[in-house]
Amino acid sequence: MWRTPFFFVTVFLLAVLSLVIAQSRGDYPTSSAVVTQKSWRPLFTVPATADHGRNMLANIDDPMAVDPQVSCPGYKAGNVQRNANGFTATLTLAGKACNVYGTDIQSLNLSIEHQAKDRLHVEIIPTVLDASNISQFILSPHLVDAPEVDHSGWHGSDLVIDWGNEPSFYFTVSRASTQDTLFSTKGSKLVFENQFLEFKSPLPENYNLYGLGEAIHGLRLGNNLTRTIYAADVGDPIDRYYEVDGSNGKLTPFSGNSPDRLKSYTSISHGVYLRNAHGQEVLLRPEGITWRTIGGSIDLYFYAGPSQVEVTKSFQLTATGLPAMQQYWTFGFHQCRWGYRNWSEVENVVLNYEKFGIPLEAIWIDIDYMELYRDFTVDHVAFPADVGRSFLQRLHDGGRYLVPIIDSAIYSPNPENASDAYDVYTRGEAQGVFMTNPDGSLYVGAVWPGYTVFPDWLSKNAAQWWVDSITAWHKEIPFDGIWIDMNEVSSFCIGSCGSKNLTLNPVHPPFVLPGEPGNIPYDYPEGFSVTNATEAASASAASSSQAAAATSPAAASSTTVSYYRPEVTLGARDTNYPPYVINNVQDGHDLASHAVSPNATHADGTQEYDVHNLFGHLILNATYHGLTSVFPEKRPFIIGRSTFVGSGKWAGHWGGDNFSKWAYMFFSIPQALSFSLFGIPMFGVDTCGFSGNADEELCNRWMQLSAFFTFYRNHNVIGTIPQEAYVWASVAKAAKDAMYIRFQLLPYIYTLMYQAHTTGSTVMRALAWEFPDDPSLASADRQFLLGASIMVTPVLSQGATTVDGVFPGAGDGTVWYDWYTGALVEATAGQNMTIDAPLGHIPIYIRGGSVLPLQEPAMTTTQARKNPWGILAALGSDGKAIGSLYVDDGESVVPDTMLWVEASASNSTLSASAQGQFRDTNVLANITILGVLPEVTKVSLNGVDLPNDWAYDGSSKALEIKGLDKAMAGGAWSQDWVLTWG
Ligand code: MIG
Repeated sequence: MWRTPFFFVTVFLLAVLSLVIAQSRGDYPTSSAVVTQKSWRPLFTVPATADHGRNMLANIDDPMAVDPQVSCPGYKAGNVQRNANGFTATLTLAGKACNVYGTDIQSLNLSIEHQAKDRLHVEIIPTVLDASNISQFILSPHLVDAPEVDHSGWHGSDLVIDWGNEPSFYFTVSRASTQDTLFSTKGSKLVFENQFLEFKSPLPENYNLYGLGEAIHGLRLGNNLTRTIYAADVGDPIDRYYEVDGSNGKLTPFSGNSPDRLKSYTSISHGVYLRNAHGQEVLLRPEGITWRTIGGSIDLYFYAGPSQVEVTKSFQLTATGLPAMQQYWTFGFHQCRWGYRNWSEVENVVLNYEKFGIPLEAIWIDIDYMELYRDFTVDHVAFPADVGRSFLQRLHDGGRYLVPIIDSAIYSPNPENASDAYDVYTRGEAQGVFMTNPDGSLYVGAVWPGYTVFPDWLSKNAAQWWVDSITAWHKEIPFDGIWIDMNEVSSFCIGSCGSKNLTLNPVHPPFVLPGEPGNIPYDYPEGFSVTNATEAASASAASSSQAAAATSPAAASSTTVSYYRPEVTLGARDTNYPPYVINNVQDGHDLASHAVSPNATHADGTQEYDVHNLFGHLILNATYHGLTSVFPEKRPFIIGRSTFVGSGKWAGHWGGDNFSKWAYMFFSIPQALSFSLFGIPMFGVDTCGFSGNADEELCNRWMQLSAFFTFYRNHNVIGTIPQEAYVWASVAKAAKDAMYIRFQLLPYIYTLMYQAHTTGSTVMRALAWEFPDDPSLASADRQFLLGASIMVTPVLSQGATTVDGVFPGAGDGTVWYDWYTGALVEATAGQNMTIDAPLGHIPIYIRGGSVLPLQEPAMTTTQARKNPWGILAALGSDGKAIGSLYVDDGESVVPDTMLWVEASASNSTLSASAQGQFRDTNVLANITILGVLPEVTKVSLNGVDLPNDWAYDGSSKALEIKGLDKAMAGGAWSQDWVLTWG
C-alpha cells in the first residue's frame, strides 16, 4: 500500500554543472573579436561554429519518441538461487527484442542482497560481458566506491524484497514496519539495452523527493520535472519549473504544493542511490519515477532510514565516504575575482579589506595570473616573481592565504614554434597521460590557452604527473589551497578540433569574453531600475546599442529547424550519437558540444562516454594527492566545480557561474542543502553573483546570507563593476556585522564540520530534517539551519524590509531566541511571522535547548583562535540545553591531540566537562544564558559565589556572567566546572 503523505528522500546520482558565459557563445562574428590574450602575434579565433554540434530533439521533447514500455518485452526470471543474504536469478528477454534505443541484452544476472540492516542492493548486469555488449560498462569501485556487505549482518532489516514474473519480471521493495511500498517495478517493463536502460516505479501522491544531482531548483523536486544528469559547463541555468518575477527576483514555482499541517503526521524517509556514472535522465511525474541511463548497469541501493538523518549518514558511510575535514582557516572569508590584473591589484584588495576593518582570510587568483592561460605557469610580466614573493610573504605573515585556480585542460604547444615548448605538456605526453582519439592520436580540444589536451585519469601515470606538477609549482607560488575549474570536462569545440590546427596555437576561444568589445556586461540585478533609475537607464541604452552593433549570424539563422534523430545499429553502439537523446543542456543536445567528445579514448580503452561524469571527481582526487604531497601533514583544501558521488571526501564545491540576481541568491540555499545530502558539506556560491553587475542592495543581503554558509567567498566575472565588500559603505557595514556573528560561531561551525567528517551528519540543514514531523516544512528552503541550533531567515527579495519566516516546532515545545536581543520569540505554530529586516540586518535565531561555544572575533581566524571563549546557553522550555565543542590544531590530517567539550544545562546549573590533551589556554570571558526564569539573586561557580560579575535582565530573561577569566585562569576548558544560579 502507498501511504500519503509520505516523506521520501531520494539520494541521487550527482553530476555536476556549471558555467560559462553562455550569453556570448556563437552570437558574435568571430572576425571582430578583439583579443586580450597575450601572444607574440595576433591570435586566430576558433570559429563559433566549431562548438556547434548536431541539432537534436531531446527524447523527452520528441512527440514521435517511442515509449519503450509499449514496445519492449521485459524479462522473465529463472534459475533462482537463494544465498545467505538474498538470492540470484537469470533474467531472460520475455519476447521479441524491441531494440528501441540500443540492442536488447538477451540475458541478465540479477542479484538481490541484504547488505546491512538498513540497506538492500539490487544489481542487474549482463550475463555475458564481452565485446558484443561492451557498453555495459561495469563501474569499478576504483572509480566510484561501491557500498559493501556489512558483516554485522542484516537481521531485523525493515526492508523487504518481493519479485515476480507476471506480466514480466519485477521487483518491489517495501518497509515491513509500515507496509509501505518504497519502490516497485511491478506492472512496468525492465528495459536493458546496450545504450539504454529504463526502470520505473509509482510513487505516493504528492511525494516529497530531494536530491538527484546539482541543479538550480527548489529543494523539493516536485512531480513535474525531468532531471538530466550529464556534467556540463554552462552558466547555472534556472530550472524551467520556476517563473522569475523580473521586478524583484521573487520566484514562484509553477505548481506549488504545501500540504496542510496535519495533527498526527510522522515522516518516514528512505534513500535510493543508483550507482551509475552514465548520462541519465530521471523523469518525475505525478504517477511516479522513471529512471533512464544511456549505459552502465542497474546498481541500486535502498537505504531504510527511517529519517533523513539516518539516510544521509548511511549513504555517506557506505557510498560517498565521509567528507573531508577542512582546515580552520578555510572557514574565514575568501575574496576572489576574475580580472585582478597584477600583484598590486591583488594586494590592494587585501589592503582595502584591512583598511575598512573587514575580515579577510584568503585572496584567490583566477586565470589572469597564468602565462597564456597555461596551468602551472605565472605571467611574469604582470605578476613578476619577486613582487609576488614579497607580497605573498606579507600575506602569509599577516595570517592570510592564497588560493589559485587550476584549469583542467593542458595547452598543446605549437609544433612550429620551438619557444612555445611547455614542460607540463612535454612531461605528460612522454608519460602517456592524455586522452586520445580512437585511432590513438592525441585528442585535441580547445579551452582558454588555445588548443589543448586533456588528462586521462584512467591512465597509469596521470595522477603522479599531476602531483608532480602541483609539487613543483608550489616552489614557485606558495599557495595554500587549490581551486579546480572547467572539470566537466569542458572543451570549446566539437571533437578533436585542434588535431590539424596545432600550428595555429595559441588561439582565442570561439566567443567574446565579458569585457571585450561587443560583450560589455550591462546587466544589473532585478529592481536596479527602481533603486538606481538614472544608472539603469544609461546601462540599458548602452546595452541596446551594443546589441544593435552586433550583427549576429546565429540570431539571423533560419526559422526552420531540422533535427537529427540518431538510429540504432544492431550489435554496435554509437557513443557520439546514442539513439536515446538526453536533454543535455548544451546546444542541440549534442554530447560533444562544449565538452570533450564521448569518443575520446582512455588508456585502458574506455571511452569518455562511459566516464564523462567522473572527470571532475578524478581530478579532485589527483589534486588531493597533489596537496598531500606539498603539505604531508595538512588537510588539503580544494574547491572544485564538477563533482560526483564521493567527491566530498577530497574537496568542497562552489555553485558554479551564477548571476548577480536575486533569484540566484534565493537558489543558493536549496543548492547548499542538496550538497548536504550529497556528502559535500563544504559549499558556497559566488557571493554577490558572478555574471552581470552586482548592486549595493543585492550585495548587502548576499554578503550577510553567505556568512552562514560553510564556504564563504565573494567572486565576480571579468569586465563587470567591482563588488568587494568595501565597495559600498552599507555593504562593508553589513558584511562586518554578519562576519562578526560568523566569527563568534566559528568554533560551532568547526565542530559541526568535525561531526560531519566523523559521522556523516550535516552542517547546513533544511528545516524539515530537524522537524520531520511537520509536513508544512517539506519544501521549506528560504530559511535553513546551521547544525541543529542556529536558524537563518534571510531577506531574499529586492526592496523588502521585512521577511516572512516560520519558527518550526513552535507550539510543540520548541522555543527560539533572537540572536540580537536574546529575547524569546513569540511564535505561532505553523505560521509565517513577519520579521523586521531592514537592509543590513539578517534575522538569526537560536534554538532553545542549545549550548553554543563562542569565540571573540578578529580580522583573521588565526587571531580569533587566540581570543577568549564565550558560552551562549539558550534554555529549552524545560530549562535544559546541551552542546559540544571540538578543538584541535586546525590543520593536521591526524591531529596529535584534541579537545572535546560537552556542556549541559538543567535545573539552574550549567556544567562543562572537557576531554583530550589539546592545550587551549584561552580564558572564558563570558557566559550568557537565555530564558532564565525566575529572577536571579545569586550566581556561583564551582560552589563559590560570584558577587559582582553578573547581571540579569528581567525583560529579556537573559543572565550575563563576566569575569570568569579570573576564576579559571588556566583557560576555559582546563578544568571541569559548574555554574549555578538561582
Ligand atoms: O569560463 O577562470 O566558473 O569562476 O572565474 C570561465 C575564469 C572560466 C569559470 C569559473 C569562474 C572563473 C572563470 N572560469
